Amino acid sequence: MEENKKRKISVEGDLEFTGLKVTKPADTAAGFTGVKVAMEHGMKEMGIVKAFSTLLHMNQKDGFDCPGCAWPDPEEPSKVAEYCENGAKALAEEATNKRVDPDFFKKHSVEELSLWSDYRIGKSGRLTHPMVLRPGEVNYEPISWEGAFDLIADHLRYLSTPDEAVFYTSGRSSNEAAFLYGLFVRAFGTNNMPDCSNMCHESSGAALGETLGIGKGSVKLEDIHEAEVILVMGQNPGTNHPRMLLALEKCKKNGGKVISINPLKEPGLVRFKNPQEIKGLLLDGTPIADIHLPVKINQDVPLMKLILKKLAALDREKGKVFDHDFIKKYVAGYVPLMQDLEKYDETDLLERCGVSETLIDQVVSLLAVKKKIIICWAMGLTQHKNGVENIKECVNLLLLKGSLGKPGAGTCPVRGHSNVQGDRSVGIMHHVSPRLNKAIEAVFGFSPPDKEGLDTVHAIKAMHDKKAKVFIALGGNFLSAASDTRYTAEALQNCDLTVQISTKLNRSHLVTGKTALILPTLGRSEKDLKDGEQRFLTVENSMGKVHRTKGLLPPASDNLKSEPEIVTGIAHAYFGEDHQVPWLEMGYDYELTRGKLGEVVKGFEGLGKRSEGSGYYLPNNVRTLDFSKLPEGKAQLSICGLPEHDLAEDELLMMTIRSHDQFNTTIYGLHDRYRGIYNERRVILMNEEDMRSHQLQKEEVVNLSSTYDGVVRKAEKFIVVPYDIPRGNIASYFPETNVLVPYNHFADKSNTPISKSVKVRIHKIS
Ligand SMILES: Nc1nc2c(c(=O)[nH]1)N[C@H]1C(S)=C(S)[C@@H](COP(=O)(O)OP(=O)(O)OC[C@H]3O[C@@H](n4cnc5c(=O)[nH]c(N)nc54)[C@H](O)[C@@H]3O)O[C@H]1N2
Ligand SMILES: Nc1nc2c(c(=O)[nH]1)N[C@H]1C(S)=C(S)[C@@H](COP(=O)(O)OP(=O)(O)OC[C@H]3O[C@@H](n4cnc5c(=O)[nH]c(N)nc54)[C@H](O)[C@@H]3O)O[C@H]1N2
Ligand SMILES: [Mo]
Repeated sequence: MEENKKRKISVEGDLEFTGLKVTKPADTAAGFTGVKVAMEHGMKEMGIVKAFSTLLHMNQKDGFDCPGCAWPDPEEPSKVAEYCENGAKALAEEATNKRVDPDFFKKHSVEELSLWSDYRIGKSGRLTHPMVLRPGEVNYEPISWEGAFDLIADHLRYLSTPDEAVFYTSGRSSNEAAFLYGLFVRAFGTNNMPDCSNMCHESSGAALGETLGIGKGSVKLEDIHEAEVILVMGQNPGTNHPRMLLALEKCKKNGGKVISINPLKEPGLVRFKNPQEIKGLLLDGTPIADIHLPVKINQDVPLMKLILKKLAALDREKGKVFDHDFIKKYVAGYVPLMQDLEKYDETDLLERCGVSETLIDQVVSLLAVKKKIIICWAMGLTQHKNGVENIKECVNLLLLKGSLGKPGAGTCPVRGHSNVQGDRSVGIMHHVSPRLNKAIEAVFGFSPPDKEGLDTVHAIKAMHDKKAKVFIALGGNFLSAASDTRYTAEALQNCDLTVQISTKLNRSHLVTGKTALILPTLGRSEKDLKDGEQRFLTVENSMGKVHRTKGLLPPASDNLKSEPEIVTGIAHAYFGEDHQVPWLEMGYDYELTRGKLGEVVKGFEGLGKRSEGSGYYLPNNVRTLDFSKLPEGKAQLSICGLPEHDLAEDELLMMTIRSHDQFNTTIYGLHDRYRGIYNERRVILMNEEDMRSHQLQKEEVVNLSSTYDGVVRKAEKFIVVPYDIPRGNIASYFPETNVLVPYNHFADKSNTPISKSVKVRIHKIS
């Protein structure tokens, strides 16, 4: 247990085992069990009537956007609810009937709550009142909204520079709330806007921006249906984007091929039973991945290089493998890339990636003759030291094949949070955008700061060094999501004030600054009423489409405010009545905010009207093959090096992944059904031969450590589970193993923590 000076707070909570049961991994995703589990979660949290009626409105055009992932809705309105098992769980968490009210906080001190597991904390229910934890106290007490806003404004006022404050955003906020938040932070005078994207798809943004001129993907949902080949790399859609399986199923029915590249043979990619079709529930389901390449952790670059080398050889031999017309017209860097590929030895590349050459040759033969290729990817590519280069290597393949700017082809970074992409589009960003600053100045009459702000990893360091003293979070669970949990805890505890704008209780409400505030907010699924009128908000999905979201449930408490109201409440308390930005009106009148957003950010003009129905696509230069903003006016091929880990003999490379029963730090349940792991999260998945060489028995309890720059970090009590995973690799669940991820090791250029390639040692407990 970690302690701070005044409060005895446990950073990790309850480490007790919950009763592991292991079965064979599933060979099919979704189907009846998926529907059953979804309904069970719904009924447990909401009751039967509420569960049924709410699920029917999710992802419908007049309904609300699923609070789960960012996968887009189909163009054709679905007759039944477009939901999935894990979307239903996300909804059940938000729409739960349980409440964390002032009595709850009177009964349970933060010291006591911190001893609970994350699972138990999350299951406590919805936050109902603004609460304050005063210096030295261990119980939160109620505070009025005005009192809370004034307290924040007072703390912000006494800082010696605005750069002493940090404003975090998680990706569930609406475009309107995020725009107002970014505007306030800039008016206050800093660009310290770390966001969850820094830990997530920042590597994708950096790589795509440099190579294609836009930090977003290029494909639309229909492209997935039309593709000839889809590579799914470093992504587990069966769990994290289940509705993507519907799209992959369509692609397969149209004759497309799916290739999965992943150290694990994730069941969702093996076979899928469509839960929205009766025959899907009854029959065997559709096989999804035609070829599975079990790449070793972080060896995607060697694998892609080998594939490119083989394709280049075929192209020289037979021609027409690469799209030379496309390359001539749109692409820069062809000759240097071909020369660089010459340098690599095929046997060495093969050994590094650990995949059989026969399988690779199958993939090469397929890619050689196909033109409509899509690459989908997620955290398995982004959260490594070379995360940016992983993605650049994917772009190389697409550019050489001319697989961009045409139907059925392109880039598809599959986003995480349901509006993480929109938040970025409307200005949540620690980088300085001169264009955005100029537009804000023209519309609002103040000039935003032009000094680069802090991203997540640098914000943690600044708080740890006491250079930042106030931390405000618009959603999320910064403590548990960020790397190096104990270091991050010290960083937050060093702050004078930490503020969490949240729907549900989490560990970031317990590991706090000297003073802490909880500001409870409306969730996606809830009615946002003003003077009897229901307001709507807008979001952007993973494919750049902006649309409305409008809740239908009564709010969890009468004391909740919407996110735009909270953000503008803080701004108003800080700036007072006479500021040039009409804060309170903008927090009240979302249409006014949308109008201003449209004046400031290109693509958001006429947002209120255009977001009607199924919404509209934001501009995307890759779709029109306009690379005019890039050097030579062309898309850029990249030369990437090979990843090196310098593992000591007894070190293994660990990836920290999601189970089937969690949404990031929110633990829905204790099962990872598809992987056959039940009722326990403190496990490591390990190759049986590695177990033998480490003299480990099945289900033996071990400790873990990681060593970086001479600093040893420890994580205690994990159960070893034999699993089909490449040798030298292990997998564990996040956030339990975040204590091992060093805060100061992150991806080049994107600064994303290396959560998928942590060097660890396993220690026997004798
Ligand atoms: N139900 C549910 N849905 C979610 C979330 C959730 O927690 N729960 N989280 C949301 C968020 S914020 C995000 S970002 C996404 C995350 O979606 P994913 O990226 O699918 O999530 P992870 O569990 O981190 O899975 C990473 C996958 O990459 C593989 N992998 C790990 N390392 C490597 C590697 O080096 N190379 C390759 N090729 N593969 C590798 C792992 O085996 C695993 O299958 O999902 C979103 N949707
Ligand atoms: N080791 C390791 N670490 C990781 C990752 C990993 O794969 N491995 N993944 C990283 C990734 S991809 C991400 S995106 C981050 C996630 O980082 P975060 O986004 O910070 O974390 P979440 O767990 O999604 O946040 C959950 C909390 O958000 C609040 N919340 C939910 N809905 C709303 C809402 O509508 N409004 C508001 N205001 N609050 C709401 C609730 O209080 C809930 O407890 O974690 C990262 N950390
Ligand atoms: Mo994410």
